[in-house]
Amino acid sequence: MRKSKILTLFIAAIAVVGLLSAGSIVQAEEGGHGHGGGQHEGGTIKGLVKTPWVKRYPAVVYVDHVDGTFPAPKENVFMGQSNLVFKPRIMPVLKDTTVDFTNDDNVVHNVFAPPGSAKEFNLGTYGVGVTKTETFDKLGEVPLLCNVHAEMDAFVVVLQNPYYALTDKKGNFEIKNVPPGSYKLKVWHEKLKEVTQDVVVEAGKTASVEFKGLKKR
Ligand SMILES: [Cu+2]
Repeated sequence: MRKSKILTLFIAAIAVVGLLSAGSIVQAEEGGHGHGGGQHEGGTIKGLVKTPWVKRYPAVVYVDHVDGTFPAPKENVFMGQSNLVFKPRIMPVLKDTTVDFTNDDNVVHNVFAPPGSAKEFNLGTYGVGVTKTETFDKLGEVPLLCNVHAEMDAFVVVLQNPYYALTDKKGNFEIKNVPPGSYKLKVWHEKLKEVTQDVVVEAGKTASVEFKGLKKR
């Protein structure tokens, strides 16, 4: 009786060792896949926003949401005011980016974002050579106006991830190094209603997207 008990324990021990080693083999294989070639290679989204409006003002084409966190640049970015014009006029930024609003004119300006903006603020009236800053910590559209000059306007578009591009004057855009995956691709334009298209990005490949039939806001 004793002998068979020992035998049973022995068999059980072998079984346990067998299971453990099987487990470690599975783990090793998973690790191997994770480090496989080209896993971190992104794809490209390229295309066209078909509307005459892009000749005058660029559209922002952006991936709505990408998993992960994308820290804002450590250094501030600039939006100048010179000759009563905001430069650049259309500024897509990553969430939490701080923008320096410099006054390069010989007159005072008063930059503000009206009610209804993703972020409402008012920098007050300030003079030549002065820089005021604002951090854009809410996603969405922030129209900028000047209390002194009614003709001045600009837009900050606050985005979740760095996968965006401005269109050229023909409406072409290209977004590079996008992590492979399925996304909602959106078009923002100050004069047009926002539109969305599904896009699938594959490593090392280019996905082509065309937006047309855009409607006025
Ligand atoms: Cu002004």
